[in-house]
Amino acid sequence: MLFGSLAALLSLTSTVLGKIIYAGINESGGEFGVFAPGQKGFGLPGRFGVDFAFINKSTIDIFVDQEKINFFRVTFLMERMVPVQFGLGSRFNETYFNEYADAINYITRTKGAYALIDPHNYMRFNDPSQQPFSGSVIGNTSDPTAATTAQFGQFWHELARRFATNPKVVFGINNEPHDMPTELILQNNQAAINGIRQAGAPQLILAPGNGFTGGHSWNQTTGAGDAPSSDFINKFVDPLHNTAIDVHEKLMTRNNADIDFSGSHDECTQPGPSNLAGLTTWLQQNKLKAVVSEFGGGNNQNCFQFIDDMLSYLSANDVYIGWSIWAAGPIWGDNSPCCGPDTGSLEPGNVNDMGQPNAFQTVWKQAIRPNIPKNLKRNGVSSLN
Ligand SMILES: *[C@@H]1O[C@H](CO)[C@@H](O)[C@H](O)[C@H]1NC(C)=O
Ligand SMILES: *[C@@H]1O[C@H](CO)[C@@H](O)[C@H](O)[C@H]1NC(C)=O
Ligand SMILES: *[C@@H]1O[C@H](CO)[C@@H](O)[C@H](O)[C@H]1NC(C)=O
Ligand SMILES: *[C@@H]1O[C@H](CO)[C@@H](O)[C@H](O)[C@H]1NC(C)=O
Ligand SMILES: CC(=O)N[C@H]1CO[C@H](CO)[C@@H](O)[C@@H]1O
Repeated sequence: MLFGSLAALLSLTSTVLGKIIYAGINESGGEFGVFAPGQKGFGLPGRFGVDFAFINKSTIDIFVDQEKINFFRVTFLMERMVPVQFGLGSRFNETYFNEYADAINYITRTKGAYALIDPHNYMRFNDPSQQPFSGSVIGNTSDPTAATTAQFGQFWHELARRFATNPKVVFGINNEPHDMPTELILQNNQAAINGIRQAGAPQLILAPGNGFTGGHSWNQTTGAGDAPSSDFINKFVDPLHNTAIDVHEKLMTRNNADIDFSGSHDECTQPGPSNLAGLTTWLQQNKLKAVVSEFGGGNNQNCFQFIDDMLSYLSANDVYIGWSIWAAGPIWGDNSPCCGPDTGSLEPGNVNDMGQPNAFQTVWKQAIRPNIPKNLKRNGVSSLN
């Protein structure tokens, strides 16, 4: 069978490529400009280049040509791709889609890197004004205003159809589901996988779990007693066997105010290796792979060490095939996507809140650059190996 010989060939290649085959960064900004508690619809549809933007092409050049990374996670907001008045499904805002596709095509076709398509919606749709907590949970049958699981499948069918012939895209089903039944996340993941495969798109899919898809809590209940991700998230069916688990892992302080490991603290106190141990065992037991598509750390020696420890751990455990740090992006300005004001974003050429060099000159240089594998995947359809 063709698929069998292809799989054999791919697994041979993987011994040459090494374990981590995707390494890169979050490109954030496509989801910006809507946060306004109590003002539903604020910032929609928004102005390209003002309220939101996807990438600065010169930045992509720096990362690909000089840093030799091969992976960019590019965020967008579902309520912009599919205006709420259209209803979730296959009718898109073509202007927003074209702006997004231009960024994806630049990364993949012009620069030859892989792009992870990231609907940045916490598995919610219709009100991003207080993300991550606002908006109806997709597939909540008790909420008449919620989009259905079937609609979510149609949305993914349409999105995948538009990228089906681009080997370098990766489909991320959704950013950080949380506070919803874990079984419903599985059902939504399955609807997305079905939609993508029925559209004829063969590329790698990343499936998230509950609790903001946190690796540290993979085998624990999250929210108000929602089942652990480990109970359900392995139960998907992908006819092409090209789906991996999407994991986010923050290294900053864990306390009650920091409920989502969102990383609003400077100091790193959460060790990646021990926090990921339960997930690693589960991945091994279920013969699954994972990509850590968000992590980060501040501008201090302590965090540099924690980042280094985690990236070393990922490369030493072959269930992990990739990572991308949070975050660069063209409109972060001097804001810090994580950590303290002395960190700033990872966008080259920007400064931090204090007017000093940002994380591209500090965190990236100290803790990321030394960990970029030499043998990243450069060709072929995005896959598990
Ligand atoms: C589509 O998106 C663009 C911005 O990308 C916006 O100017 C336009 O108003 C949007 N159209 C609808 C129907 O939302
Ligand atoms: C589903 O909708 C009902 C009715 O609005 C609401 O009470 C419940 O909290 C929702 N469930 C989730 C997981 O958001
Ligand atoms: C989850 O994984 C951790 C780390 O390996 C382990 O200590 C813990 O016992 C596991 N918990 C459950 C409920 O399996
Ligand atoms: C894009 O990035 C380049 C290189 O860092 C920088 O010189 C330029 O100012 C950036 N453009 C915008 C609009 O941010
Ligand atoms: C840790 C972190 O900064 N995560 C962020 C990933 O991107 C989105 C969009 O800006 C944030 O909401 C998350 O908190």
